[in-house]
Order: sequence, then C-alpha cells, then structure tokens
Amino acid sequence: MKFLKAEFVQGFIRMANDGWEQGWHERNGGNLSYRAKPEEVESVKENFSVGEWQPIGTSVPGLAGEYFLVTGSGKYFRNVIIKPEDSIGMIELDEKGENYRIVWGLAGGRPTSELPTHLMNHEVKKELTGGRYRVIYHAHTTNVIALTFVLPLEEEVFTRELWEMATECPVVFPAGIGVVPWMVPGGREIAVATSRLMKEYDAAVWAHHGMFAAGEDFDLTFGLMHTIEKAAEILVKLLSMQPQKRQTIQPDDLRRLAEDFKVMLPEKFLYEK
Ligand code: 2HA
Ligand code: ZN
Repeated sequence: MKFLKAEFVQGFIRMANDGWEQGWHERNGGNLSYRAKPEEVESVKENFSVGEWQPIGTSVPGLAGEYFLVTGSGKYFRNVIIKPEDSIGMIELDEKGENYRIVWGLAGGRPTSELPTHLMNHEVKKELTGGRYRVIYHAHTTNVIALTFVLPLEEEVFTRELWEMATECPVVFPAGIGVVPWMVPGGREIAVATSRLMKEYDAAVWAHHGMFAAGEDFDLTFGLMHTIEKAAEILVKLLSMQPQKRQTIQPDDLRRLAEDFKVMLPEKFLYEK
C-alpha cells in the first residue's frame, strides 16, 4: 500500500492539521508521535528507504524494535497536509531502544526535537496500559500557557480549577493533570520529569511553554488536549471578568458526578478552599 494512503497515516495528518487550525502550532511549534501497530508497519513496508542509526538521546528499552510516525524537527504543522513526506516521517528503534533510524519521509531532516520526551512517555504508557496507548501530542495551547503565569504551578490547583470550568472535565481527565515547572525543552531532563508525571496523568502542562497529552488513539488524544485547552480558555475569560467566581461546581458536586459517571476522582483535588 502507498504510505500516504494508510489509514493510520491519514489519521496522523488530520490530527496535525486539526492542531494547526486550533492555533496551537505557530511556526514550528509542537510535535506529534504515534506508535504503529505491527500490521500497520507491515502494510507500508514496501515504501521504506532505510537511513543510518542515530542516537535518541535517552534510553527506552521498553520500546525496542518499535516503529513510530513522528513530526519533524523544525517542520511546520501548517505544512503537514500539503507536504507530508517532508514534514513527517517513520522511524524504527534498535533492539536496545537507544538509537533510531528513519525508514520513511522527513526528507533529509530529523525527528522532532522533543523525541526523548515522546519516547519516554510512550514507554511509560505502553507498560501501564498493556500497549493500548499509542499517541503522544505536544501543543502550544494558548490559554493553558497563560494560566501558568497566574496559577501556582501545582497539579492540585491546575486540576481542580480546570475541573470546575466544565462539567465534562472531571469525566474526561479524572486522574487530573500534571505540571512541569519551566525547564529547558528538547532534552532528557524534561523528558524524565514529564514521563514521571505520565505514570499518574494523561496530560502534563509545561510551564510557560505548552502541554503534553497521551492517549489510545488520535480522537481521544486530540479530544483531551482540546478539552483541557477549552477549560483553560473559560478560566482565562472568567479571571478577565472578575477574580472571584460567584458560584461554581463544589467538591460534593464532583463526588456525585464521579459516582454517576463511574470515575475515580482523587480526594487530593477535592480540597476545601
Ligand atoms: O518547536 O514545540 O518544544 C517544537 C517544540 C519544542
Ligand atoms: Zn514546544
């Protein structure tokens, strides 16, 4: 099958373009990765042209031999839909999970600068979900970033404030949201900090930078990013109108919601204010 005709490739391209249209990917901002299924790799293998092994910059033994579709370093989400063979590519990891090689696309370029964070998040999620989770997404979500200048950089506060912004929020991200303080992006250190939070959460805020989201498929992962960013937009609007809420969803309301929607909301987020 032609590489670009494969359903998983089409889904990846659509998600990248959806993110662009949301305004989360100025210039070369943001990145996306997908851990391909063996049968998907098999279905497009005839198109491969294998490059040289390169160091990942971290070690992900739990992902040895796996294939990933990734956005490229310095590439623009805006161009993914018109120049996919240049903007995205597929990589293969070696048997130690220390090196990668490009097998399709990226036209002489490199995978995303955030490859260490993507792969370390994939490694955590693959193990924790028995392989169900396949998507890691990083976006420069405007309103979440704005909140990182105003709210304390604590997961209890971010989670609780965003839960209160829309009734669907506690149901969509019942485990809450992690928060990474400002760090230099692109390396192993921020990858370690983010993947540690991914053991508990499906989303992590990067202070003054953006957000990472993880999920089973493109719809769930994009939907998670979208829901959190929309909640952040409501909070920004509310704080712009007046600093206090006149009324809100209370901890006991959240407990009742959890019961009806059969989700577990950790008590650490249901504190009295
Ligand atoms: O430029 O978003 O975090 C890509 C990024 C780096
Ligand atoms: Zn970024």
